[in-house]
Amino acid sequence: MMMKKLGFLLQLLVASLVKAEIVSGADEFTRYDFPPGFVFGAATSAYQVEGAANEDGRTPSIMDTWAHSDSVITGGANGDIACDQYHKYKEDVQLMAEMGLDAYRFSISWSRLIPNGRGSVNLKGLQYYNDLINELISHGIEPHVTIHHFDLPQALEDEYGGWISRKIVKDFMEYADICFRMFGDRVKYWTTFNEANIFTMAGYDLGFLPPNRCSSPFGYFNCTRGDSSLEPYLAAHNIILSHASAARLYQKKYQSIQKGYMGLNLLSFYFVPCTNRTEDVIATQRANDFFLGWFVEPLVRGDYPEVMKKNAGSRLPSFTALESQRVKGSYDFFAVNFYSASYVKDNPESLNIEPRDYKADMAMDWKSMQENASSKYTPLPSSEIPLTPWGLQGVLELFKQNYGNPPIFIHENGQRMQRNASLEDWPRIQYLQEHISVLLDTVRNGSNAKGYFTWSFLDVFELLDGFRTGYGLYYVDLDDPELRRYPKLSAEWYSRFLKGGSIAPDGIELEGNWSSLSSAKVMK
Ligand code: IFM
Repeated sequence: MMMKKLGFLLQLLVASLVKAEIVSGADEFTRYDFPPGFVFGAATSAYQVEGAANEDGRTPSIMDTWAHSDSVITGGANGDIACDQYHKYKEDVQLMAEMGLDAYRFSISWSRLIPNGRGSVNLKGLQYYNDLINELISHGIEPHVTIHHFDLPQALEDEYGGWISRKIVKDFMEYADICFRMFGDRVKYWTTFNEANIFTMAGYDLGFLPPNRCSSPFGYFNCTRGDSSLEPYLAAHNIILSHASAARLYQKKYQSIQKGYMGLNLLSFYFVPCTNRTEDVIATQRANDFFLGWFVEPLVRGDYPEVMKKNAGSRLPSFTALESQRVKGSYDFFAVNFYSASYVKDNPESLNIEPRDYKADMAMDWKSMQENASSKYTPLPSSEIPLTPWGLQGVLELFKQNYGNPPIFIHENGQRMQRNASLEDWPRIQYLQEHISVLLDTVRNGSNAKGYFTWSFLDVFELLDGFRTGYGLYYVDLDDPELRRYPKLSAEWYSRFLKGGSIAPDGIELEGNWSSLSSAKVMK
């Protein structure tokens, strides 16, 4: 332990010597260049950070089932213990306060709060979230709460198929009602679903995320059940109706008293045509419609994008007039998670496949998906993914131009790196710096972005890698029974920024140590 501490101090010392060589750009900026009230935070999610999976009345969710299914993705790891935030929340909140976070984004585990998915509330679960929220507030940290982060109670999945059944709408609304009633006096920012789009695509078409449903030949793995042609659309439809029901309930019953805000979170890629051929440019628009428009258009204009109706036909459920009315306008903000841009190539042939899955309906090839699909599932090493901060700007501009410039929170943005690599995570600093810098430009250009959260506060149990990689500002030593946390250099860097330190938009230059960053915007 002592050795580890010494090692870390040495790393910091070396780092601070090296830092003397950082070249500052001409237009340095600070957080105070953002509009007043702009929030900077960090994020995690319940299953990925809490641990205590079998304690105090919590029951399994579809995340537990997935993680225990010996998935090659997680490398046999699971979130049973994770970072043990369930027991260490006070220590974590202390770290957040020292770092200077304005806000912490976390999610509530449905099966910890309501173990059977509906019915009685688990008092120990209730106590935990009350304690966490109170601890945050007493340290001046605003809680931003996600109600569903991929972790439906397994009980509801088993009982009626979870999100593919309409029955879920009522159960979700009742769960949300309990959250608003119990925590809404202190929680002002509610997000119904994390990454509703990738949850449905990866969970019901490609089958590599919970609940692992897909049908041959579409899945990345051999799913034992599912229907990739129908279920992604069905699950998404029920999610949209569930979101709208919870948001309307909040508006009617709580908003005037609690004065909070409701939003929906989506994963965003900024799609870029791989050539300037008209077909690829149109395919890029189609990719946006399928990926973001799928959820955003119902909320903004009450219906799915026309191209989805055309390509998916009767497999895409439709909204009744009443549902459309309910869904339209059921948000105060959107939240986006942005990691990288992606390249799009038109693929009209995929529309000739019968039956087709959601991905074939998009009629385009997606560079990163193609690469993954070629070996079924092989995530790219982060060193091979070029930084594309301009993609964040692109996504925010898209919301501005196509969807009425709604208030937006960037809920996740961060750099994946090997988990046990050095605490000197310079590439992560570079990543954060470039994205925050571009964000400032975009806000200055009229985007209605209201806040930025980096993923993730700690090295959590990662969705795509288990414990092999991490995005954390803090390293968690999994070999230490105490699961001690160690700040990486990025934690120090972010803290300095949060406390008013200036950063340079043109990147950190470190003599001799940097491999040059690619700025290629066109697929080779
Ligand atoms: O860990 C995930 C998170 O749960 C959802 N967004 C992407 C992150 C990194 O893969």
